[in-house]
Amino acid sequence: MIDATNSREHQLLGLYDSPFVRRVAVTMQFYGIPYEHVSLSVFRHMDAMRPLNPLFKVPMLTLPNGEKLYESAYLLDYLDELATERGTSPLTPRGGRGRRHVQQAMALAMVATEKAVAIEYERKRPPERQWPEWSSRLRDQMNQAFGMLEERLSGDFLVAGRLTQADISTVAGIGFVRHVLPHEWPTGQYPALEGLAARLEASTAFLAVPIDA
Ligand SMILES: N[C@@H](CCC(=O)N[C@@H](CS)C(=O)NCC(=O)O)C(=O)O
Repeated sequence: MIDATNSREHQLLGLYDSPFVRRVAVTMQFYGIPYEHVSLSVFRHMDAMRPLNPLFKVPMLTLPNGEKLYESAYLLDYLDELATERGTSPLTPRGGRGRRHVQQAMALAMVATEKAVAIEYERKRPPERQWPEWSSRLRDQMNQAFGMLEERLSGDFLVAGRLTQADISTVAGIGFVRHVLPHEWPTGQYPALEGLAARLEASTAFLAVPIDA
């Protein structure tokens, strides 16, 4: 049983331009879990971040009891548990085949997202130290993962005909590419994913956490 009796709010650290932070924030909005957003960049606000999170890795979620959680997948697992205890159906089923299917679609979303973030990091290196072949490999992996998600999307949602974490994580990843690496998004190549992104980005939970910089 999660101890959420403390009256302090949850605190979410990290900018919404991180797709990992944003998928957690959207999930908290969807579940109606209030939180304080600590909007600090791991690169530009290191001095302010150091006392909060010397790992300089986001998202980090501080629970009402002061406990700190790292790694977005574990944050989402915690939030699912909290939602379940409060009587809300979790975005990732707690067991069975449904859980596996959602998790595997999330795995594809994370490959696409991690490769997109890696492309951005490669771009941050001094021009003479950039490795075009590596960026090309990352781009191919990102597109392979988005392509596999596109194939899985036949209706309104990726799994089981209802909104799951697979949809939220996928759309958070697409949002990152389109906002931070717009030249990397192959417009028109993934029509089903573009439709999913349009629908979810127009939802209350996504509108509440616009990508910042
Ligand atoms: N697997 C991690 C990835 C988190 C991640 O890479 N966050 C980036 C921001 S998008 C970060 O903290 N980068 C700084 C760093 O890795 O030093 C998660 O899902 O939480």
